[in-house]
Amino acid sequence: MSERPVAEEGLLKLHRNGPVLFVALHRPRKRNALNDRAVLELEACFAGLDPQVRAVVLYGTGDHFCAGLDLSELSERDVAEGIAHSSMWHRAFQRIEFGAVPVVAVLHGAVIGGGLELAAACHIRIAEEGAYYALPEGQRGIFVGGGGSVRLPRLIGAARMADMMLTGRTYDAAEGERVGFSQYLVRRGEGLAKARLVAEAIAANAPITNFAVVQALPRIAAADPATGYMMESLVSAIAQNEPEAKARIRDFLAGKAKKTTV
Ligand code: 1HE
Repeated sequence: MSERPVAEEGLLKLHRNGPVLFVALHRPRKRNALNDRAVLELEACFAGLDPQVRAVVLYGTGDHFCAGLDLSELSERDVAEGIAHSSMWHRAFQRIEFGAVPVVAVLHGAVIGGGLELAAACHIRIAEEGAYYALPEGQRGIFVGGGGSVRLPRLIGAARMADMMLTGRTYDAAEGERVGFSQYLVRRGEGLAKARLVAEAIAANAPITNFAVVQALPRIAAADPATGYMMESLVSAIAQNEPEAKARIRDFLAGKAKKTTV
C-alpha cells in the first residue's frame, strides 16, 4: 500500500492510507505496556483526528498487541491519585469508543489487562490465531481501571469476566471468537490486511451511518426499551433524510449500487 507517514515520534506510530488512519502501539520492548504517556498519546490522537479520516485501525508492533497497564508506574499512588489515573484511562478510551469514526483493532499475541480494556473500546476486533486474552488483575492484587468492568461484560458476560479475574483463566483466539471477544479470526500475520479491507468497507459507508453506529447504537442498546425505540426512530429519520441516503437508495433501485463484502 502507498503509506504516507504522518508522525513517527512517541509511543504511537501513525500512517495514513487514504481515508484510513493506522495507529500502532509502538513500545515492543515493553510489550506495548501502557504507561501514562501512551494513554495520553492515544487520547490526543483520537481527539485530533483529521476530518478526512473515515476509519481507524489500531494494532500493536512486535509480538503482542498489548501487555496492559505499565506495572512499573503503579507504585506509590494514593486513593485520589488512583481515581485520577483511572479517569484518565476512561477519558482516553471514551475518545475511541465515542469518537468521530469506527475503530478496528487487530489483536495478536497477548491481549492482557488494560490491553483487553483498550480492545474492548474499539468497535470491531480482528484476532489473529495465537492471540490470547487474560485479566491477571486478581494475581496482581488490583482491579480493572480502563472501563473493562463496563465494556467487557457486554462482550462476554459478567460471569466469564469474573472467572478470568478470579482464576487467571485465559482464552485463546478461537475460544475468544466463540465467546465474543472478536468478530473475526484470521491466520497469523493476516490481521492488518483484513483490518484494511474492513476499514475500507467502513470508510465507503455514508458518514451519518457510521456516526450513528458509533454514537447512537451503544446508547440505544444501554437505554430502557421505550427510550431506545424513540431514539432509534429519531436517528433513523435523521439518517434517511440525508441527501446521501436518498442518492444511495436511488442508485440501488437503479441497479447501480456498489457491492462491498469483507
Ligand atoms: C512490562 C509489562 C507490563 C511486560 N508493565 N512492563 N499486565 C500484566 O500483568 C502482564 C505482564 N506481562 C506479561 O505477562 C508478559 O510480559 C507478556 C505475556 C505480555 C509477554 O511475555 P514475554 O516473555 O514476551 O516478555 P517479558 O520478558 O515478560 O517482558 C519483556 C519486557 O517487558 C520486560 O522488561 P525488561 O526491562 O526486563 O526487558 C517486562 O518487565 C516488560 N513488561 N509487560 C511493565 N505490563 C487500567 S488498569 C489495567 C490493569 C492491568 O492492565 S493489570 C495487567 C498488567
